[in-house]
Amino acid sequence: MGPSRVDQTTVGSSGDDQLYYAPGAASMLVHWLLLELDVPHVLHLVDTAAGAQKRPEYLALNPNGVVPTLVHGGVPMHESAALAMTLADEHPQLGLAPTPGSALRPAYNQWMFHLANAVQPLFRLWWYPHEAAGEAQSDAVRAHVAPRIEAAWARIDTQLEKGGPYLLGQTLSVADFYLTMLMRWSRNMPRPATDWPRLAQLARRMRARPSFKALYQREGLEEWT
Ligand SMILES: N[C@@H](CCC(=O)N[C@@H](CS)C(=O)NCC(=O)O)C(=O)O
Repeated sequence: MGPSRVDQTTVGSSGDDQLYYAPGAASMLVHWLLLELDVPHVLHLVDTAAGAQKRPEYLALNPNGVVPTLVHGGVPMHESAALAMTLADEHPQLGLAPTPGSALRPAYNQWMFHLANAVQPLFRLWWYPHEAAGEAQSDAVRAHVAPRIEAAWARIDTQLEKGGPYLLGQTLSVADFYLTMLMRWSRNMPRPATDWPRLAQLARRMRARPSFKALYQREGLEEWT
């Protein structure tokens, strides 16, 4: 890909999955799962600040012009949550996705869709407020969206209080990885997710994972360790 470059930390071989990512972006969830599940892969850094995600060669892979894209089995795929679910389903031995038909699968589906449909879109409004109502309304959009994100944290914290420490109780799942990425995005907001005690506890657990430390090292991340 012309405007992007192959990251220095690239691993894997030509038949491996290929992740197009930007540090700390939605691609982070997929990168984290690739590491956690020990899936061989190649990384391609997409320079989103320079608009590389809107250039024709990237749009040919992902017409939405966003990261991540995962070339999986030779096929370019998008949507971070769907990619994470696919990877976990393909590695059932690691137990990060309750199998279809199992008791926890409905709750797993619920939380994945809740995070994807109700929480992540609020962050799109927070990071790209001009998309909702134009540049002049950006401050107003942010002022409205921050309390909605806080309300989401409060509801999830209550869930963890009733049945934690993970979203599925005692069972760690992809939903916790996803929630952690979203919590991280709130780190510089007026009220970050870690203001809520059970969310803070979950964040601590997830950040202690070796895969999280590897992710930080490979993406060159520093904040929220
Ligand atoms: N629903 C998509 C959202 C992806 C998304 O919005 N990615 C952002 C970074 S977090 C992006 O690429 N932004 C650059 C842009 O929109 O131009 C997913 O989860 O994969």
